[in-house]
Amino acid sequence: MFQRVLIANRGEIALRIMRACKELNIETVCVYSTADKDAPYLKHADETICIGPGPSKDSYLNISRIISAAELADVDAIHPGYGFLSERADFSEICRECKIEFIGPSPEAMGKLGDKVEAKRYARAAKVPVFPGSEGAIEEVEEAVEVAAEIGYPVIIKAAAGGGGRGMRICRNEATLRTNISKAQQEAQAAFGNGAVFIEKFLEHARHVEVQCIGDKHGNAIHLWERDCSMQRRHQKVIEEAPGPLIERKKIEKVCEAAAKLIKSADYAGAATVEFLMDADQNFYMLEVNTRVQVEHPITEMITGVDIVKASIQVAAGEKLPYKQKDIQVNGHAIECRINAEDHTKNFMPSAGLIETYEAPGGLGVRMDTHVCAGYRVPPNYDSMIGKLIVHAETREAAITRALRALNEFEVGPIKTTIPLHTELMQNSDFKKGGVDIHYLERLLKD
Ligand code: MV4
Repeated sequence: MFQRVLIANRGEIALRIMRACKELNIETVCVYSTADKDAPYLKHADETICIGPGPSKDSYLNISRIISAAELADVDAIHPGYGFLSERADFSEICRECKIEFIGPSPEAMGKLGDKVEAKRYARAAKVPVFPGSEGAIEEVEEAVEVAAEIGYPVIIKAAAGGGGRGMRICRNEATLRTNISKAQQEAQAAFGNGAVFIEKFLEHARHVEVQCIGDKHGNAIHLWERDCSMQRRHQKVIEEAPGPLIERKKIEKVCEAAAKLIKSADYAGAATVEFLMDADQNFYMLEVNTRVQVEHPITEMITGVDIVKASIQVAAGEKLPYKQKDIQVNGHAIECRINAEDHTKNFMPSAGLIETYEAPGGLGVRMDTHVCAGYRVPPNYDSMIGKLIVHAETREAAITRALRALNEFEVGPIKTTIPLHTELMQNSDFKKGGVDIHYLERLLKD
């Protein structure tokens, strides 16, 4: 096992990783920017190193500064968390060249599953359902027109290197498709340095269902069942839950097994999430593979009892997965409310600044993953998520009741947070029924 790990991240996930390291008896080195220099979570690290000023490109995204810190602190491994450098194959490769273990997939595995065209090839081979569409990248317009005629409109153009909604164009007829292909290629080249695009059938109404997987370096891979993340706004998830409500277990079980097989076929070691859209008839279509630990991993931890962050460190250190598929049982229902420092009544305007009042909820089945407390100043430089309220109960109904109870205990001020939005959503009759689609929240916020 590692002796010392550097955490190349900030905020709640940096703290989450430090906690996992502590339980594994690993020393932690946490890097920080000057915007985070007074942050209380840093006191949980054995050592801290300033890597630069507030802007991410000069600190949390700066590979040479992070590698210098890792060399200076003499760590065995780097955990990237989510966002920042977590999905950068070049960073994983540089870590390897520097003989520092990257806690996450190899650059090869990231190359196979991080590229959406490549991931679809592996998916087809592993019998993971995908949308009908082009086999690989589109070379010329006529090819796209031919495929679209076969699968029918509407179709969507996506960038192989895109993700999280970036670089997508919906085309409802041949004329639009013709004008959009070259635009999409140019845009993708400028935005991602990779001009490869592909097309597939566009699904209008769908739910976002994703499967948590984890693989080791000995050819083992398992799944930890699914999460529903349909409650989202502008590709930012707002509420996630596990298991997915109203999903036929026989159907999702096959999808989960195929997802684990996909990870295994890419020789993938670490945590991965295979994202799907699910249509009204509960057909699944893979979207992409996230090659990192995700924000919403705790709900899966609550229903399975698996510490995903700890397991990701263990497999990076070369240990065998501490679980077999048959050990993984689903217990109850978990819901995560993402708490952002934003005013949802003012178009989700960020609300940075000093937190004077902070009273966290507690009690049975309530987990808070956060780095903030009274006296913490939310810096304006980064993502506005300040924490996650995670509740676990025997049933979905009981979990919603518990979430509402916890939200009512929760007090943060004077900065604005999304707590009132969550209080509203936990009482929303459509959410309570289960099965809202990916457009639900934006529609709700419009009226
Ligand atoms: C789609 C789609 C409909 N049909 N692909 C958006 C983010 C990226 N992960 C994939 N996305 C979508 N791909 C086909 N073939 C609709 C979306 C989409 C979406 C997906 C998941 C969660 C929220 C979404 C919001 C708008 C569009």
